[in-house]
Amino acid sequence: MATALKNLNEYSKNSFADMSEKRFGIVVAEWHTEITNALSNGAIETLLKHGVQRENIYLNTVPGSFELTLGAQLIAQSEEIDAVICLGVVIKGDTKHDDYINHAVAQGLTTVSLKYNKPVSFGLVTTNDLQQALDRAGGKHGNKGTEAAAAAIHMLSF
Ligand code: DLZ
Repeated sequence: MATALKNLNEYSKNSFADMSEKRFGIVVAEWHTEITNALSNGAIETLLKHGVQRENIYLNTVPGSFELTLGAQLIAQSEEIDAVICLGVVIKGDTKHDDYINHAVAQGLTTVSLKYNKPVSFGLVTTNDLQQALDRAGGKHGNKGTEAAAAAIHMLSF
């Protein structure tokens, strides 16, 4: 599971289908915006690199990562949207709050994906501290927004 073992930032662009007519919803949580903005930029850059048209990328924000599930569902239910990319950062605190959020989001996004039969990417960065999050938002461990977008593109090519 470790980032060092599998880094989707290094995927091969040519192995995916044509994305020029696909529509993507991106849902971004507003906690830790310095990090979620970097994730969002990574996701958008990746979609554009794969030929997605800028006007076919719909960016939406939710208050915190816990709300990613409902945000994803509200977008996924639209027949015009082909895939949803969810981005957030949950940093461990003194309590188990992070555990509850992370599990709820993982479960919730899986449910939405299966309910609507659409890729719903889990771009939730879950870390012990801020530095680990920065490392995964354009730092030494790549950009998890890029990976989440690549995963959505990959699944649309399935
Ligand atoms: C409450 C909370 C806490 C403690 N930590 C985070 C976090 O690290 N990252 C994040 O995206 N959201 C956090 N939240 C907010 C919750 O996700 C949610 O928005 C609130 O509990 C309201 O439902």
